Amino acid sequence: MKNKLKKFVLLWGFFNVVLCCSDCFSLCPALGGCLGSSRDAQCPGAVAVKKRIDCHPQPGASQEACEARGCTWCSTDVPNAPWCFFPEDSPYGYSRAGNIEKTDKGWRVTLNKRQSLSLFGNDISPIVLEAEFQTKDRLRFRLYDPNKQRFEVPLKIEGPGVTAEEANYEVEFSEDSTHFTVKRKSTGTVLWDSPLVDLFFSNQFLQITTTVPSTSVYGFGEHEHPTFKHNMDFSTYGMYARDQAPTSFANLYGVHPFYMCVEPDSNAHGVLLLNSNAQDVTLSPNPSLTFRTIGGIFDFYLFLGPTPENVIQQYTEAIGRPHMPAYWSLGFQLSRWGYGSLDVLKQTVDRMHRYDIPYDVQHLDIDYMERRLDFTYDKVNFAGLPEYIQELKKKGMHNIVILDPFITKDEEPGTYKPYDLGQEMGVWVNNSDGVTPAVGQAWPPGDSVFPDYTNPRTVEWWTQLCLEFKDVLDYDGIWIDMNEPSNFLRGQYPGCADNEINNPPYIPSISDRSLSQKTLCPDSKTYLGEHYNTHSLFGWSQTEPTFNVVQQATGKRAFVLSRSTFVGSGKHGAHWLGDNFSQWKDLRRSIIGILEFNLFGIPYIGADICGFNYNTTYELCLRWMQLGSFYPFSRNHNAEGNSEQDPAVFGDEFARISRATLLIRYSLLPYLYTLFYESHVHGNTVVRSLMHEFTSDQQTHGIDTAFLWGPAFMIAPVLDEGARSVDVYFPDAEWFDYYTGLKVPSAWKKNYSTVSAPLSKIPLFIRGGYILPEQAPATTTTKSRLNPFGLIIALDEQGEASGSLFWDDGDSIDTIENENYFLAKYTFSKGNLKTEILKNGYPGADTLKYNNITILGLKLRPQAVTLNGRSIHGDAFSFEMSGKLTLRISAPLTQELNIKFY
Ligand SMILES: *[C@@H]1O[C@H](CO)[C@@H](O)[C@H](O)[C@H]1NC(C)=O
Ligand SMILES: *[C@@H]1O[C@H](CO)[C@@H](O)[C@H](O)[C@H]1NC(C)=O
Ligand SMILES: *[C@@H]1O[C@H](CO)[C@@H](O)[C@H](O)[C@H]1NC(C)=O
Ligand SMILES: *[C@@H]1O[C@H](CO)[C@@H](O)[C@H](O)[C@H]1NC(C)=O
Ligand SMILES: CC(=O)N[C@H]1CO[C@H](CO)[C@@H](O)[C@@H]1O
Repeated sequence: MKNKLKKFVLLWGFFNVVLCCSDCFSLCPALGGCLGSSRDAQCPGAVAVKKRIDCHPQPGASQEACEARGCTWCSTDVPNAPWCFFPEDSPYGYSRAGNIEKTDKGWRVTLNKRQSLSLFGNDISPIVLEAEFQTKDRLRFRLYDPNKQRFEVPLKIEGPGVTAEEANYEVEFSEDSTHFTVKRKSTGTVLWDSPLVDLFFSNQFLQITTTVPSTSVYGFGEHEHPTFKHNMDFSTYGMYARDQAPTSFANLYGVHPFYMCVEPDSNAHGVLLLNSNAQDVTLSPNPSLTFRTIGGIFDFYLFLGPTPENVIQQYTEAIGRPHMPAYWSLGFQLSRWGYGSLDVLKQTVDRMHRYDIPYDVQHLDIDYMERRLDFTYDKVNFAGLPEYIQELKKKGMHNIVILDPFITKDEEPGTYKPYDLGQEMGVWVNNSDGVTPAVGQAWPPGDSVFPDYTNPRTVEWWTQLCLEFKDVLDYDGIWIDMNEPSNFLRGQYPGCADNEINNPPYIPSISDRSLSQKTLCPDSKTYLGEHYNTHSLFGWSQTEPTFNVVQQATGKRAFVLSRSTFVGSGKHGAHWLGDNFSQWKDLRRSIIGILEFNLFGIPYIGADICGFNYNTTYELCLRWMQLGSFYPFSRNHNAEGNSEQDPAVFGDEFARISRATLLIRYSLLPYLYTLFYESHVHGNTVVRSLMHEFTSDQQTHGIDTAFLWGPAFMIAPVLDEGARSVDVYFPDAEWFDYYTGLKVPSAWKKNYSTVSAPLSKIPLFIRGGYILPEQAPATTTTKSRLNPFGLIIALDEQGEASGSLFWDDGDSIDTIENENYFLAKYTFSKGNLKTEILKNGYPGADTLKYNNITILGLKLRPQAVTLNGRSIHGDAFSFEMSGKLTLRISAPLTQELNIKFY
């Protein structure tokens, strides 16, 4: 009865919408509710279009094939909506068998398959649904085969366990046991609702559908998404690690089956599907999500938030907190594939220095190698590289070398140790026979084999080689590329056997609908199991051992930049958004990628500034330098054969603007570094969307053209060619123009306003209520780290603000864990600034000082100022009508300050 009533209300809702737009059909796809109209018009008796779940997810659907599987066939004008879909009385799915059985941390129940019909064969029955109340804000629920161990991702997410009463969620079956739901206790909002009739669990096809409480859904990766907030228009995204330049809808380098959803009342929750098999997800207008994977189990984790920031804190608590990057790695970085010689590299570095452009790190892409062989360098074209690296180090710079995962097997025996040693140790991914190495083709000459990083012996082998290579090139970090793993063939030699592992009955919506294209055959053997299961874990399994060896080799904090990532990669690695194109679209979409990786727990993220593929243009590259100056990982990188695009190559004006923008980045690095500290310790995001901070303002939900550093600093870049202004949305807060300190007019709040942005400028705003530490910039962080600090105090409407500063030596291992750091808390209230030292464990902080304090948003010029009780001479401060006060002081960083303004 309850259910019927609900249906009636829903239908009634449809008709309302239908009435409002029945003669404006073109508008309908934009209005989720309208989709209901097709129900009556085209397919009497069938489920509403927006509720359709694809019954023929593989290509080649036809009425015949559809009806043969007991599904409904009906065309529709709604783009992407399936024409073959499950009827209301679906002949598939499971039903509850028996009672709920209590377990240690929750309960479990057995489900039986309802009927004998099968979509892809080999259905498993019974299966078990098990709920585990891990913490009060984290629920795990999984569906598995009680009679056979299936592949599970080797990432243990455990919780102490709480009672059902303690949990902030409620997990239950609907009265008639046809649905399984999770509710937020405090509001009753249904966060998860899966009808058991829509559940599939066969050997190579698992599918589950859930409704979501709103269309504000974010996440899933790695893809190039057209918008940060998803279009719930039956878009399907495949996930399977692939060497694939960012293209709409393509599955890219990494796999992150994680989403966040903002509920209608602005609470947020997150959901992880911990599964590494090839998979896809369909986002439907109901709104609902349909997950399909071709192996493993359904292992879901739900994070209750309730704020977006809480969701990510809880998520990273489960999968591993992001690592703490070295301070120098927050400096600007330069790279290109195809310098071709040390001379060209030197010319580039020289012109960067000639223009005094802030610049900390130089990368070496594969052209530094001899014939693209790992663990070598080109002694002809790059003769003198080891010495040159030392020269750069003396200037306070750092360097990163690239290493690829494939190793040629075709050098003269005894001349190439990486192969000989690896062969001896048996470290490669093997063919399906489990003993002969899989042989493919990649950058090195001849044919290549692929290290299996899930194998502890491979880790030994890799560690030894990386340690030895440190004596050849004195690297500060390692960039691991091509680790999807990429192979230039379709599977290894001699091609993939025709079997169910290589050609499963359902291949998710991934490029080429092939599991072996550009990589190895799924039936290859790795230590942890078949490549079929472990493929998308390749880069992930390479990241931790590389992190460990970089630490060991350098004795310092590790820098590892990985192209392929998986759930939890942020604990040891950074990521860049891959081989993007020098196009305005890519500039715009880089913001989306950066926001998403902050949700994935990989906050140290950036896109290739100026674009990787194709030649850039002056204006695109300049706008990209401006935006990229605010990527957490800020690197300009370029592909072979393209015209040069470092910020010093375009002449004086370009260099001057790039320099000025990077100097802003450098002056705010203490703030950025403090955000990384928060991220490492509490799991906070570093870069945030406006939605993340102003969740209750619905208008922010779709904004992805501007973003924030932490809660307080808004970056609103120019993203269009020829544009000399930006339309900026100002959520409800006080905002100050970074350049002038002027307060954004109140009338602009909760609205878009046009802000001027000549070629020389990227609009930047500070949010009232926050205190940002800054430091006089320099051309390297090695130098800037010695400079005086300042504080920017941006007041909120009540005249208050707060903030903090984390500081340490910038590159020692585990300074936080060892308490070798300095942490100060700042509060401004009632005309009084207090600095409170929470930790004073870094002796290097003793020689540092503050030299100025800037306050934005003061209502009146103060008559007098005292510092720790002593009055400050009027000359030391200046006040502008805008409400900006600048105070010059000289006070040690490690002394607590109490500054009063009267
Ligand atoms: C791969 O084969 C080698 C022998 O060539 C063997 O030593 C190694 O254990 C195998 N590894 C796996 C994961 O099958
Ligand atoms: C890009 O620039 C390079 C060097 O300036 C030039 O050789 C090449 O032809 C250009 N490529 C395209 C596609 O225009
Ligand atoms: C937003 O700005 C537009 C144009 O400037 C104006 O017409 C509109 O009234 C503003 N809306 C609000 C809510 O202030
Ligand atoms: C205040 O000091 C900081 C850090 O020393 C510096 O970057 C900034 O330019 C100074 N501001 C003013 C207004 O002097
Ligand atoms: C400019 C840019 O970075 N665009 C895309 C690059 O690729 C990533 C995925 O790897 C996308 O998320 C970016 O939007």
